[in-house]
Amino acid sequence: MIVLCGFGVSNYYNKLKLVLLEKAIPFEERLVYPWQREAFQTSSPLGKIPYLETEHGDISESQAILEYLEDAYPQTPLYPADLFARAKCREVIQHLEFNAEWVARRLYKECFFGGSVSQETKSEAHERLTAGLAAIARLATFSPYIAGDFSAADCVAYMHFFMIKAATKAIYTEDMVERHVPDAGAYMQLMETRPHMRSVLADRAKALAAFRALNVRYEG
Ligand SMILES: N[C@@H](CCC(=O)N[C@@H](CS)C(=O)NCC(=O)O)C(=O)O
Repeated sequence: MIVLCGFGVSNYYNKLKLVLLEKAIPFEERLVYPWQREAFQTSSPLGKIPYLETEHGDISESQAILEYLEDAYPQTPLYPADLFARAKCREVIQHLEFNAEWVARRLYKECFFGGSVSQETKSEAHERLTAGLAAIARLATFSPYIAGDFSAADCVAYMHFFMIKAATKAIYTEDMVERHVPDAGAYMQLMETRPHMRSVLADRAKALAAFRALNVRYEG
């Protein structure tokens, strides 16, 4: 049995949860918070969530996990059959993660966890996000999904746009996704018509309430 470990507020966790649901892979969830890292560093060497337990052993890094799930459960593919189209899907994912979400993540400490981030970090992140989001806008086809038909790239894009929108609104009083990827709003509405997307979002709301009730100091 596949066990998805982590907590349902994490965009990387929810990326994989949506993949598992869309691919109809049976799985269980195990609630693990990042500050419990000493207990799971043999599964995830940097102490990050999510990680996956499989009958063969554990895997960390959500993209490595996504690729494993796609290879191990090919029945409902989340990448196009055409090799070039597959590469374009992965290209979008890479830009979303390295040039957008990973940059916005530097702001989370202040906007989500009550800490503070230096002005220098905010300016640098703003510059890099402007470039990263513009690159995504150039690559995305929104026809109707981010890379054509529904794909793995959508499981990534929605979750990361959601976080980047919230972070940039809080830090710069501007939704940088809306500004630089103007079609993202309609695209996210389309994603929200998908039943599995809706159930991930409903579970996220419950996970957020449970996390807040813990009242722990966690800086992301
Ligand atoms: N590149 C990683 C990113 C995962 C990640 O940053 N997870 C966050 C939660 S959303 C985390 O575990 N943070 C705790 C930490 O960095 O110590 C992946 O794709 O799995």
